[in-house]
Amino acid sequence: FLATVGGTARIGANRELKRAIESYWKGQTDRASLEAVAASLRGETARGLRDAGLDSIPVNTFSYYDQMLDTAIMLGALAPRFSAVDDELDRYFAAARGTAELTPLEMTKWFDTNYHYLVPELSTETAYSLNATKVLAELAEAANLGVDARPVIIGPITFLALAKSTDDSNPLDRIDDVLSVYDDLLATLAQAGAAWVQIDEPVLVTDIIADTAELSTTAEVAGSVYQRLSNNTERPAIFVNTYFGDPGADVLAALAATGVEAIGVDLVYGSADTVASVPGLSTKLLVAGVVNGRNIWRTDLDAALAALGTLLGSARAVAVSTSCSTLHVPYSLAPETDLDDNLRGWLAFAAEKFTEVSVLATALNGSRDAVADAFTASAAALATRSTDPRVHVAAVRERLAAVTDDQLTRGDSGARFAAQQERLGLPLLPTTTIGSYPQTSAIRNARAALRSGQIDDAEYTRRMKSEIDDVIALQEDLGLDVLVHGEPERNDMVQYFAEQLDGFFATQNGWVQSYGTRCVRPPILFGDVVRPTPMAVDWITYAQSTTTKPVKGMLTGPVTILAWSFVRDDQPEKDSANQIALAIRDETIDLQRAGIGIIQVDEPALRELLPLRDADKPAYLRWAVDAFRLSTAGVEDTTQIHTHLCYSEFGEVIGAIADLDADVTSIEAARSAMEVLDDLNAIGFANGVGPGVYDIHSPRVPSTEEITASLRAALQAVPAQRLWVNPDCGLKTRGNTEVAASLRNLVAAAKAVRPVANA
Ligand code: THG
Ligand code: ZN
Repeated sequence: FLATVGGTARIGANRELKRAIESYWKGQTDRASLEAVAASLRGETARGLRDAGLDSIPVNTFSYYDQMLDTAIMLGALAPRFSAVDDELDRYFAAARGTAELTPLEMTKWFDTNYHYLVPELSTETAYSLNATKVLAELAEAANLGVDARPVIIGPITFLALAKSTDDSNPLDRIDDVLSVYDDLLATLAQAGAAWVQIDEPVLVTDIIADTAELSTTAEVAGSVYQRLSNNTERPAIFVNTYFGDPGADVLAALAATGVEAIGVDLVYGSADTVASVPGLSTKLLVAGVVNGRNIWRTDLDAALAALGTLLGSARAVAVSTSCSTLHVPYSLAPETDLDDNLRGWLAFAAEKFTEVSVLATALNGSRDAVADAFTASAAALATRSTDPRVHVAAVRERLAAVTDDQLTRGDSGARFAAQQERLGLPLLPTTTIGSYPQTSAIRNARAALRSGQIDDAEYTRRMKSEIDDVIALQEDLGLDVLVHGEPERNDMVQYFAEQLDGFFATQNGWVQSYGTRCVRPPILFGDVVRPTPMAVDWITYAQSTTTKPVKGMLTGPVTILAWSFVRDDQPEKDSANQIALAIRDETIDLQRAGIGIIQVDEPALRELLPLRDADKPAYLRWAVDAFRLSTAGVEDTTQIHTHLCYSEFGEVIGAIADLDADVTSIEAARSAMEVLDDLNAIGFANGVGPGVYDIHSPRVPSTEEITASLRAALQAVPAQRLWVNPDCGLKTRGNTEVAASLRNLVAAAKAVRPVANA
């Protein structure tokens, strides 16, 4: 084949699958209608790819929830507790979401994307066996549509490396057993008429194997696994796909030395030079991912064609593809009616990328003349990008160039502590919340009414202020020490700020699956970042005007805004982060000027952007920390900076957390508060810390006794002067009743422990 994509989204251009699944969950529709929606989406996708001109169509890329869960089921390796559910589909959803009796599989990020997969649970007891029902059904369905279908499966190395062991065994030790199942699968697919199979091994572009497999290198593991699989006599042609980075010449050479027929490389996040340096590729089909599958920029067709041209001599043939599945980008630009012509010209969502692949394949393997118009249009559109005044704002660039180290550095933390104590007069063990309160239906309805023009801005503001009144009254009644305004005006903590900053574009329909049926609409950072007006000051000062207790000003940090957006590809991420940081810095200074004494700058995504290669991690952590510091170091010693991080397994980022130098850091403490504090102590962390004393991810109301015990334990690890009392995350997704009950117990626990702490 000569033109394809690594995979596609499946949630539906208008989130049809989300709606169908959620409605099935609620019992509002039956299974047959869910299956009908799914089949129609698969058909639409396959026909769309074929009509765009692709000659090999990926299938088995559909999922009711997640492809790692699908793979666990295909390998007969679903965690045994779910066998309690008889029905197959309900068992699947039980594994994904849990039931009253069963805890679901854990969820974690898929490499460095914003997609979350379900983590298979494996042990030495796992009995692998083939269940090819899904992949065979999707293959047959595509054959009925008359498209040339290529099943896509997650490879054995990636599956095992990303799974978790429930008994301290290394899942990779079972590779031979797992490979027997893949042998069976290959034979089954061949019998079903598949000419090709795509086996995804993104783990080959990371150091995960090198860091976990005792003796073998990544290249050795890749070589031996694919030698074995390609030794099968009854099998489709094998296309091993790598993506999200550069596998390195040793891995490519090891794959090239096996009998596989095609090797896929990511030429957006990897390098054509690496590929050109591998001699053994000359008998392989090289599937060149030159169209970015995970960002939204239009491909520079001339540059891509030139890169493809240099590869022609390295391989038997070169096929054009996306750098990875287009799971990570929205479906189509068509519904985006708010785009100006320049910006529209710079972008390509999935549908536009399919056409780019096809155009490039025609130019590479057929005739460039036949697609000359597409090349002209691409060049003309992209030419406006370098000259558009929004992309290069001199004032922003000059300001950033003039930033000095002392702008990243606050005064001595001891002096800050004293100055803040004097100003704020907080009790020992101050109580607070992370920022958001339940997003009630009244709030969502008001936002919808504003969008549809049913109410005007003034009425919307009135309703939001009334929500703030309620949240402040609740917190005063509960006796919390540091209040928040509750964030009713924010749909999403990133989108809210992006909508107010120049340089960002917020899509109308640019939905991307985050996990299961949940989606996000990442803003598009396309230009230099300018804050035309204060963003949160009015809401915070309104809240502060209604109470004598301190109200915390709530902002999102630069790294998180960047991590949850589509970022520009024409400058280093570091520069984009610093531009956002300057806007946040200005906001903190405006809040301070308005009399706000405590400002929280959340960085829940600090760990998410960590590079896939160990060698790249220190440089990332340096610029991420600096961006946070640039955004928070503009305030006086008397202004208390808080931050919040959504994880307790700090691992590789713990040093960076200390380097943020926030006055107070609140952290999820899914393990015990005590362990979190021990970890922080071990690196000499000396500022305020609020280990979450109860888990907001569950509706359970924690008792006063439980929270008291956890605070007592925390006091073993940290002096009372530094300990804060808070839940482990925002309360946005919880209900009003359980929130009030939980916080009442939290305040009671703090009060119970204070005399002891004081002694
Ligand atoms: N905001 C943004 N990106 C994120 C998160 C976020 N990425 C990582 C993490 N948080 C993902 N978590 C979620 C949690 C909930 C939802 C999506 C991602 C969610 N979405 C609604 C849905 O799909 O029904 C739609 C929300 C909306 O209407 O805007 O519930 O917090 N940017
Ligand atoms: Zn959190």
